[in-house]
Amino acid sequence: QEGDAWWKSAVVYQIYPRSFADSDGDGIGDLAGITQRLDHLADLGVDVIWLSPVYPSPQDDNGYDISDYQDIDPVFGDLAAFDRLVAAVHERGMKLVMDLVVNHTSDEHPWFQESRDPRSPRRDWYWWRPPRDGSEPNNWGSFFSGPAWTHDPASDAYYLHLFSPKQPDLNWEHPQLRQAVYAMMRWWLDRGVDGFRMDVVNFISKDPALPDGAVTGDGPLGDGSPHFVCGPRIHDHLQEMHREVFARYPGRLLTVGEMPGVTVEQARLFTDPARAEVDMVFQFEHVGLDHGRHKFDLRPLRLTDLKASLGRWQTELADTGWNSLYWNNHDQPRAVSRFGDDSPRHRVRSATALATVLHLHRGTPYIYQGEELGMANAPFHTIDDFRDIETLNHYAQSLRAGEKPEDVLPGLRAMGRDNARTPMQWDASPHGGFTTGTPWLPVNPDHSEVNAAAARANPASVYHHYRRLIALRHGEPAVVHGDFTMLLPDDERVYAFIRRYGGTVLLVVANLSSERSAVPLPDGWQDAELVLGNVPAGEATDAADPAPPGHAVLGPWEARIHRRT
Ligand code: TEU
Repeated sequence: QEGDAWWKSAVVYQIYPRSFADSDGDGIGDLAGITQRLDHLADLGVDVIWLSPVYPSPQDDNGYDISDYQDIDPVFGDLAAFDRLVAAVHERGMKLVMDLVVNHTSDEHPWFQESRDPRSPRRDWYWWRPPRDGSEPNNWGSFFSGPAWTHDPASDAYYLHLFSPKQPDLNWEHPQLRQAVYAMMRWWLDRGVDGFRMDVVNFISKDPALPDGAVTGDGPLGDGSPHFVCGPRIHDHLQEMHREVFARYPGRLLTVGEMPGVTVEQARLFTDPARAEVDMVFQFEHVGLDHGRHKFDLRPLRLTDLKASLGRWQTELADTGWNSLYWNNHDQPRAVSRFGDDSPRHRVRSATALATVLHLHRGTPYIYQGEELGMANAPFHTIDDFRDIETLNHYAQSLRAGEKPEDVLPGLRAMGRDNARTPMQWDASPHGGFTTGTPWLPVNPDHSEVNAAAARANPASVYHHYRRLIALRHGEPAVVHGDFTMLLPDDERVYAFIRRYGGTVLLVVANLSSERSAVPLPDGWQDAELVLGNVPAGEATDAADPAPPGHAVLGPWEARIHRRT
């Protein structure tokens, strides 16, 4: 529809700067490295780059612990390098969105250091509470293991941190704090930034009483999430942020709120344009289906559950609001390993099948660096191979609770965030062309085959399939504006759905299994136009078995997009 927001037809590419491209040989990616590699993204056809944090940080949580909101960490470069990157992105007709982390700062941020003095006007910019019976003020656990409180002897008080002790939570009840955040946001937008991805932004409003949560597992820690996930004033804060910041840059920005635990009912409120809050949210239902007691407790994923979840989000946000679409990011394992089959035989085919399914949904797709190459989880042998605080803390806590390393490591290998953080694989040279030095985290040994140079040279590569999907989104209005109807909800192998817009109907069928599957086709689709498939011509897979009447036989991980007008 005319006048529809520009980001409805956009594709976003997430860069994790630490692991994207290192220009100065220190083994850590940097801004200049990104600038040198922009043509990889422009050729892919992406519209927006989301940059994970590059602000000054002690790097306790790889930059999601910020000690200065208005500068660049020297390991990544400086503000001049940042301005050069923004200019180069804009020259190519792309936009740049920054990662906004304002649920918490680093404990090394001057605001927090001042706040440690009870007499400081900034004391209440954070959540300080006196001891309760000589220990933590409530029973909340942290996402990174252990209590969500740390005692500060300087004032004999505890401060709240939903994540690491080096990530104290900001108190959004405080109006001056909120205004300081808005001023900082405008400062970046005035510098040419085109929007924000907002880190755990649905956690910023807490129940000020900070009540205990239900005790989980074998205690004593409790689940505080009912008291901070989509808390009591979250809509007030986001509507105020919209008035004070976003509304001043009309028609230009993309805003996406990362919202662990958000329900689709709440997402309708957050993304309803009439409510002027955010454009879209990252929800976590589909990336929680294979979690048991916790994310490292593996549970088999059923395709019917995945279809039910993604289908519900399509249905519930059909008339109001908007979906973001993602398989992975810097917190999730690699999509082809988790949802596909990263064996040499099926890696490319399953990666392109997953891409086809996701990119033909209604919403804005997000590509995580390396996903367009079909990069897979990396081999992690012992705990010493991991770097991520979430993983290391979980391992230590598990061993303290009496679990054996060999029982804990499989979950870390499958779900650890370091899987997504191994360096981008540019070519088959040592360290994958990521650095001339020693990478901060080893490059996946499969970079000899899995790399951008090989992908760009191979028309049948994952890279070129993503490029074709993006071109289809930019050229076929039904992809952006079409409605969505899930088919075969009970089929454990095939993901199929219909998109309709005006006189155009698209049918997507994908065999998300490693076995040949017969797919019942709706009437009249037998000889429909094949718009895009992931099986190169000449490799037709159903020639061997004539398909039963009214069916198509799809090979392992075969995906097709048909069109009728
Ligand atoms: O992640 C928020 C979050 O919910 C993560 O704890 C995520 O659920 C988990 O890693 C996956 O199981 C954001 C950032 O994306 C993450 O990198 C940060 O560590 C976290 O917030 C704190 O800033």
